[in-house]
Amino acid sequence: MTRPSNDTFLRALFREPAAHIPVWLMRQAGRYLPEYRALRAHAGDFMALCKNPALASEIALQPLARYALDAAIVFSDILTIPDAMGLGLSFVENEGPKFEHPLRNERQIRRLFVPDPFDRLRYVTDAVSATRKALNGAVPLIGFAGSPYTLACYMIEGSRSNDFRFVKTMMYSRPDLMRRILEIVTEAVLRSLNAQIESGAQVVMIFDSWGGNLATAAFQEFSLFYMRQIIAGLIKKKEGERIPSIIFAKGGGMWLEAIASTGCEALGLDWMTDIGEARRRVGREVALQGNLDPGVLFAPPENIAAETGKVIDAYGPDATGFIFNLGHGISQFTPPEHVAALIRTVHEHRLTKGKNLVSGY
Ligand code: 1CP
Repeated sequence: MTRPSNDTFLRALFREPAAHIPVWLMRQAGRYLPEYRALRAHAGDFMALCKNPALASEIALQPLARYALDAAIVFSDILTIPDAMGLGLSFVENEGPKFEHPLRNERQIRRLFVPDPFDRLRYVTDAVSATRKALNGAVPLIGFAGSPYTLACYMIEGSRSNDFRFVKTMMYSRPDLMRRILEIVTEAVLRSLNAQIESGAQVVMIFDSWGGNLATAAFQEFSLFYMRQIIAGLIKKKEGERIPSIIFAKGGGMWLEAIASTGCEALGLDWMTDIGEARRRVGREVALQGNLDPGVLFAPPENIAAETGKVIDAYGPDATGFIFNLGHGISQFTPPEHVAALIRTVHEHRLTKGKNLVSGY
């Protein structure tokens, strides 16, 4: 298999020089786009979209029709895995995800099983292959999953949480049960990511959205330990092309060295982390993806251009190993025309043909 015609994203992930700085946005397909809202209204709800591979692939391509994005991401959700484990997922309008059977007792935990990604999660692998086909080699396709810890947070709390009371109660009073959940979810995530690679994903990303709520030692023990196992178990090459992996740990700015040591190709950075400093710390080991505050997109286009320029400048004059993104998902209240200003600024940025990062930044 040859590389996509626009391979700037893959080049940046491998820290090879690229023609321009690649850019894509977390949640680039979604509620801020009127064409997404129209399809969702037609399908009924969000999960109906995820479960229909033709619609999922159409939605994944919607932002690419509007903007010159350098990557596509599969349209799905991290919570499909716990749903396939029997927790009963639903999305309540304006309230977010809810599980009918959150994990609250030992009996439920003992009964947990690893779902077969080609059976109970067939709609995900079908969405991957349909999207890859629809892309027709234009840009690389990203497959993804939540980190075991982040999935466990939703599985134990049953919805989003401000204090993670149930998670922390279990972690500090019955760490054996917490570890049991994490082991099973780790296997489920690994199998799902490998199934997505088998189905056509060219890059995989792990979202550790809630690892940042842990103390440093607990992050190592309850989040990083499991992400390390996943990175080690991923399919590394498919049809002659290497499959890079990205870890995004929101609130993980203190732990960049530890996260880079998992062997992933890139780290996603939230907007609280200074990207220049991150590069000095781990730029010899990994590529960096990030990290504009998504709130910048509420400002007028000139201000967006200025703030975007600041992130690029902070990374440094030689942009090797840099993928522009937001520091977290795009807000549903973002005016779509503001995104165009961001993409234009990134692509028009003049690259200094400097030293290759690998040979001695
Ligand atoms: O139409 C709707 O109301 C659904 C909104 C929506 C969308 C568009 C949800 C519900 N999920 C998604 C898609 C999604 N989620 C994608 C693919 C689309 C793309 O990126 O273009 C991805 C990669 C995710 C990942 C995801 N889901 C994360 C990790 C990233 C992050 O934001 O931290 C998390 C935590 C979720 C859970 C989830 N699913 C949906 C919502 C609103 C949430 C967040 C719940 C919360 O705030 O705790």
